[in-house]
Amino acid sequence: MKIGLGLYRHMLTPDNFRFARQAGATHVVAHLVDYFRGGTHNPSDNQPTGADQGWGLAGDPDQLWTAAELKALRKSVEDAGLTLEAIENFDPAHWHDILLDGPQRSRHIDNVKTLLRRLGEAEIPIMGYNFSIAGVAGRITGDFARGGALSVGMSGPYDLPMPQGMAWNMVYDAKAPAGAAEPATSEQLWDRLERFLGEVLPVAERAGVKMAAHPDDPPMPTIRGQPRLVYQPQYYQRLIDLNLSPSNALEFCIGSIAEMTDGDVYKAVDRYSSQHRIAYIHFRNVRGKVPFYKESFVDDGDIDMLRVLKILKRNGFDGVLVPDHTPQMTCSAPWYAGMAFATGYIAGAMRALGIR
Ligand SMILES: [Mn+2]
Repeated sequence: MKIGLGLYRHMLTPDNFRFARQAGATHVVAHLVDYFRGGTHNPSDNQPTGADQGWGLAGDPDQLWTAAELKALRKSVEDAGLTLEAIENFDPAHWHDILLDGPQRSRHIDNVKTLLRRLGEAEIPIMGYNFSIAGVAGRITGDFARGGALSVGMSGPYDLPMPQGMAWNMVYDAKAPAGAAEPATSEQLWDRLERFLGEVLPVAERAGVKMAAHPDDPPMPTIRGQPRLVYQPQYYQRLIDLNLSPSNALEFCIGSIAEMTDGDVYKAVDRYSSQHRIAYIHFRNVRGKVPFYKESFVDDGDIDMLRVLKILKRNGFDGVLVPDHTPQMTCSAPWYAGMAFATGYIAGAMRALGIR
């Protein structure tokens, strides 16, 4: 197993790659979507939470990430002595009508195919995605973590209707008419995912890229009145069984799985790691379950993280773990301190278990 660090778009700099290396990471997971674009309600020095209006504005619908841009990113990561393991998340501007089954769907399928080919060309082996209409919405920020550290959580269901022109908690059409987007049904959403996977996975396979699905964050049956897919651990099996392509893989978020009301996080780790479907892992801890959970420091939540590592080791998981999110530590660099604490913990835990 390997330690990675996830970096948001505005953090993809040589200094931050050096920070990752110094914190014990050997791999980087890069976010290319600028979640914070045009959003003043969303401080960019922490994970995005946004408010009722979402994280920020989606990107340029006509500007896909280029192969040259992806290759330059890989080189810059490698120049710092690291490996670029994955790109995390599509831009809603490039694929919203796949999620919404809208009029631009076929163009958006072509966008995803093009992006997968370009990842292959740049030799980036994993594309993380989150097949979600409402996205990561409905969370609140507060001094929930140890010592009053600023953290993120949920304080009840969030079903304020999603406005038109919004998908995946970002605004892709600021001029959309007022009013709520029509809610999909759960079966429609599963059908959209199945058709999507059927169309793009053959391209992913040929490009040598794994498509890695994140579960719902937060894992509620609905958010903003829109259905969710993987909001209980067993629904990951349904996703895997939809398509037998070896490129049909998981971005396994241990925190989100522990927030789910059904099942047991250790059984879920065992079940999916023993099927060798996990592309990479979001290794974070949490207290409580939806709709009242709070994200915690990695050593301070409900999950016995060493037990998780032991299961992963036993099942031969050899991929990358990234801290995903951490509470903000009170100092002049709250995000960095939180991440360095998490990577240090993971490194120590791995050493104790003879993982590296
Ligand atoms: Mn996650």
